[in-house]
Amino acid sequence: MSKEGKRRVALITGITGQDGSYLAEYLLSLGYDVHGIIRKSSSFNTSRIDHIYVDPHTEGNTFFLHFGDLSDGELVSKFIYSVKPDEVYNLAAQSHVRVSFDMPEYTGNVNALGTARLLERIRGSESNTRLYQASTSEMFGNSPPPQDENTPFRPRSPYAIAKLYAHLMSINYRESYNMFCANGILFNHESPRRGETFVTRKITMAIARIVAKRDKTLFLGNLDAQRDWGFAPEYVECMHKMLNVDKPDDFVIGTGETHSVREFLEHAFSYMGLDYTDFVKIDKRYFRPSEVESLKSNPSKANKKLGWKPKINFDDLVKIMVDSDMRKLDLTPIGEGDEILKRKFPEKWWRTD
Ligand code: NAP
Ligand code: F7E
Repeated sequence: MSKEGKRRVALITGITGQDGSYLAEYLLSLGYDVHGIIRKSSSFNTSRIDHIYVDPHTEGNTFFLHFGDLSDGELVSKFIYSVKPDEVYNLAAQSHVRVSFDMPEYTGNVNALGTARLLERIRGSESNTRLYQASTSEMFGNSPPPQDENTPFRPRSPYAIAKLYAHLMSINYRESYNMFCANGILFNHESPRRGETFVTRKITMAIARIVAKRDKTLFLGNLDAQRDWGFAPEYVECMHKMLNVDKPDDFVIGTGETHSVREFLEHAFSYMGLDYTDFVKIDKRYFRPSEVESLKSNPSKANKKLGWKPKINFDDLVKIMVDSDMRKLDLTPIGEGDEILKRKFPEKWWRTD
């Protein structure tokens, strides 16, 4: 509720994605009216939000979906003017780094210009709408770890370059027009809802398929890359925190730990009593033309100013994701991941899968 006793209204772009779905659940649990933009697709693309969908005819419904696309400025205007959001969370993106090398122009149109379209429409609406921009650790590129808010940006992909444009535009609108624009520089965050072509999920799904005897081999690219992997539900809480402080700012969000893809493999396969070297083969097609070798956050500013500290560490995350993918194939999970969730989040606001 606002100070005037009105329900707060949020607009989420990218609501069908991993983060969008968790954020929608979180904001609904806080009593927001939540509006989400979804893309027209010839097949269903709402599986992550089906469990919170409510028939629009239902009295008291607080969850609304609208067809749209960040490449369409007219539609972006329509949403800003008709929904009149208090908070906009800009999560929509072509979010796959490897794919951005194949689709650089499209990636720029959505990730960079899509943000410019939103910023410009919010400015035009002369409202007090606050904007969260989904920035990324990929913008640090080959700046050596640990990375914090003062680390120079040296992006290494069309994805990261487009995101850096959006990040700087958000700062520019904050400085030029006094708009409330906050950038969350989030390091990798994963979950049972992670897209199936990102490396963690690709690994945990492959393990379940191997256990089910549906697959024998997992093809991967660079196993030496290091990432700071956290748990997505904890990260979306930060997005909300960033829009609910007195002053807009930029924050690095991560665990402060780093691990290689190889370590993820070792932990995930050994959790199921398997040796990854029996199943993994290297396929050059999964290497990137230029790689980000090592990411490790220094989240001190978020710890201090947002009071944020992650509860889920690398080992927990691996177990949560493997358990979930086992269940998705109707296999019996080891269950340590489920126990971790119960212990660390006795009152969690999201559905587990
Ligand atoms: P995701 O699962 O790939 O979701 C991306 C969302 O954007 C989906 O809802 C997708 O719709 C939508 N989208 C794509 N192109 C669009 C367009 N042209 N117009 C409107 N919507 C479009 O990504 P995520 O992991 O949730 O990440 C959320 C945001 O945070 C992204 O901007 C990502 O770049 C950024 N980020 C992610 C991480 C991470 O580790 N997850 C870290 C830092 C930053 P469909 O479902 O129809 O494809
Ligand atoms: O790759 C290596 C790959 O695609 C992680 C996005 O959410 O996080 C994500 O980007 C690492 C890379 O994530 C495979 O080369 C090896 O070094 O899971 P990923 P990402 O590129 O770090 C950032 C923060 C974002 O903002 C992005 O939106 O794993 N790797 N073999 C592989 N990666 C993939 N995808 N597939 C492989 O077979």
